[in-house]
Amino acid sequence: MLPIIRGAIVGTAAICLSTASIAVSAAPASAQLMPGAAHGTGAPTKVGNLVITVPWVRATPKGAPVAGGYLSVTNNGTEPDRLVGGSLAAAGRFEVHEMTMDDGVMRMRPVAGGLEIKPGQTVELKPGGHHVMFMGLKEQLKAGETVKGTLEFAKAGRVEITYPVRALGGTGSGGHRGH
Ligand SMILES: [Cu+2]
Repeated sequence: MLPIIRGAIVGTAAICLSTASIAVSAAPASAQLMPGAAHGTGAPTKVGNLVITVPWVRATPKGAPVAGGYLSVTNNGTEPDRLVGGSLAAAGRFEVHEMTMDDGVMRMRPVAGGLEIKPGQTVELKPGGHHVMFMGLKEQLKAGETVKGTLEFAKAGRVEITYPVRALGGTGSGGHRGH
């Protein structure tokens, strides 16, 4: 297996370490694609016991290979679930990332085994923290547009998500520019 380091962005100290990437698992042919509750912007999307709110992706500079995605997931069920994969129409690959400090350098790396959402918990993916990363971007993501994708949870299954694209530097800050 060839380790591929991707997503090193000019102008930021954040480096994506993708050698242990969470591959988007091939869904069984029988898997149901659950349509989101709403395809507009802002409306919560439900799948199983999970509610996904305020999804958005950061606008990208022309030619950028990666984009960062953010959202909140609330688990209204009684068992833990995990965000294990997903997709974006405009990207080749999806990873769930966490930020770590390594000798004073902010780095990001895939979350091993997926991101857990405990019963009753709301997990917030936001700039500077956990986020989803869309790799192998095929087109520039421009503020004001929307992009479609999916999220895949270990128990709740797969759900369609529509992400509004927000301007670079529009929301959040710190260590994550260009994502
Ligand atoms: Cu990342």
